[in-house]
Amino acid sequence: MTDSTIENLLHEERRFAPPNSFKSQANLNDPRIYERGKDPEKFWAEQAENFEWFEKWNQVLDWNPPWAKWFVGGKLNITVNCLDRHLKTWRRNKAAFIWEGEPGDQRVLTYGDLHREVCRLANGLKNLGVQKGDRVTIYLGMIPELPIAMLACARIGAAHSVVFGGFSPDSLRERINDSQSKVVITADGGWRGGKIIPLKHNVDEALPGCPSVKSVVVVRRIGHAGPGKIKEGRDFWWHDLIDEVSSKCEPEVMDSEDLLYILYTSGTTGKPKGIAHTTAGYLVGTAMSHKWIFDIKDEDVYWCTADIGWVTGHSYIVYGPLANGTTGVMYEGAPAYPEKDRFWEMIEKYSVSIFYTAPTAIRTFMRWGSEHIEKHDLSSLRLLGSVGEPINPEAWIWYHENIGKGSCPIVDTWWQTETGMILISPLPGITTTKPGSATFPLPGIEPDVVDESGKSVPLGSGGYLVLRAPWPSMLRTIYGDPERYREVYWSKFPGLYFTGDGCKRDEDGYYWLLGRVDDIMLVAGHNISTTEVESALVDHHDVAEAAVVGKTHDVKGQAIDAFVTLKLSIKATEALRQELREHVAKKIGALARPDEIYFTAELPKTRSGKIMRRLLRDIAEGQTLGDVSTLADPSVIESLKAQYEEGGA
Ligand code: 7RM
Repeated sequence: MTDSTIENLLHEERRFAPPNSFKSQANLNDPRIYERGKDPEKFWAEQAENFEWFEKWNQVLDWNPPWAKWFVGGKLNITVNCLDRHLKTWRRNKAAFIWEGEPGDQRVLTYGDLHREVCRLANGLKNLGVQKGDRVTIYLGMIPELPIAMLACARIGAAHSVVFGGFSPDSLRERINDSQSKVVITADGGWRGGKIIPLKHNVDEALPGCPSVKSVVVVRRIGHAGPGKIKEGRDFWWHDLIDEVSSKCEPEVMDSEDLLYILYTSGTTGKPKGIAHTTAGYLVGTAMSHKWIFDIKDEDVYWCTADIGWVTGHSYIVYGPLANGTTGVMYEGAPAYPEKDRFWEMIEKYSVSIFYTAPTAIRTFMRWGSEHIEKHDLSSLRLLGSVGEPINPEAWIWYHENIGKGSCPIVDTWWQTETGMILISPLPGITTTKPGSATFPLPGIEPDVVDESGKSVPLGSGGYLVLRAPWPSMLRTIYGDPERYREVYWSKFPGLYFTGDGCKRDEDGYYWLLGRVDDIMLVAGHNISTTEVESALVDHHDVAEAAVVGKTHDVKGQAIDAFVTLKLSIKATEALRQELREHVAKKIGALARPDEIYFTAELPKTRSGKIMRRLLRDIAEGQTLGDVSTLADPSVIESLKAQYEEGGA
């Protein structure tokens, strides 16, 4: 699908083998693990043995495409595996979460504490009439009550639907109604960038259109400035609800395939999709991948900076880490608050050893400059991770040198809300990494790169990334819409799961993710990936971040427009614009030279930090803008549009 040669991305020729000091200590350092993955059912059944079951499964996989059941007949409760199991060991008094609020307040919850708080809320929810099979919407900021609420639901067999705290009342209402939630759990507010997010106020706005909701549980987070408007009979303070309940709550016996949670993803078209994850396969997949990819040891202090409102937080702040008895850092607020060194200050303060963040954050740190980093001792770090978008080779090297000080392996982890777990990633004690490549599928996972007809393409070429076989933590359906599940994921290539991403495999079999296939451009008959052109731009020393789109062109079919954010100290000039066009031409070829370059202080991003090229395309085509409701900051697109209409910066 992409014709530009793979070498383009590989301008960074350095390879990074695991340092011997890392390899010798690693949880996994024998490549034969990949052989074991070649019999997936046997492999996954072996993994499943590591957990506590009320009753074992009697069939590993029931695959009736596109319907999968894993560990059929098994009975378990995920909270027993995340909590009770650890209480029988010294981990009872080990920190599960070290939490820091944005204003600087702190809480440490041990596994014992977490178990107690989960049981208390579980009993509180039961008193509100929540039963096995019900749904509960959770609309909270990054405070300990968020994982507690999720686990309390799982304890009693209710499915949670976490809605990111940055969503509007309208988006919240749509998600509550789709899931038919009985209860909403929220807070009087949350802190972000020194400001209060009016969570309870938003719930009050949303709820008049939500007949399924019987009660609202409100955490007191802000206190003095909160709305305090408790609606008699409907609203309950969290602390009142759990005041007199028992701190013991028997775990509900759940079937392997019982619904654990729904998490909504907003695609570019249509209403949000309620991605449905079930219990056993999700536990096995997230726990195993977390332990292997992040090389988790009992001594580690692990920090995933995602918000729990996204799947990364579900799988790699809550379920995977807790199943492994990990100590995790959790932070409520913005990375620039009160100063741009907040993350580095926290890494130093808590001796964080494993740090997992997103390319959008890495590029922001690059733009801010290294003085914020140099103020702090980051020597506790031993492993770094990236997730959410392709990481440009330039950003990879920057991360490696400035945060990892040249000695931490980097795991570039590819996955989706739908996949539940990481599917393509280095294993840090085994894999030699290439900056910009997510490297190889995990053992037991069978992706492929195929052409339009679904045929596997040879090494060295690009195509559509698909999965040939089911995996334990895959989505089971779109909640309430099984037909849409089949249509979106399983109809483009019958029998194959379609990821929607473009991908190349190089001659060594390394996977290079190329962005969403909808974004791929067709210039003079050649497919060019946005990721490649963006990486060429970010490769220039003055560029912090770039987004490129194709726009209709009489002769070439499509021409490339680039939107570029410069490093803070750099001035936008006509000369620089020409230099950047030539830089791309030199790196990739004349074909990829952008027709136009627009300088902008910000790029439009989704609330989870992914660049939204669709809106830039609308601007480049001079069209009216499509749906902007998923934008994190709508003013960004307004100013870009104004700039475009004036004929460039
Ligand atoms: C975990 C998450 C999924 C989409 C996916 C890709 C992109 C995520 C990477 C990546 C290249 C990566 N879930 N994506 N990780 N692209 N390299 N390491 O982000 O559902 O919100 O998004 O994100 O396009 O399809 S998600």
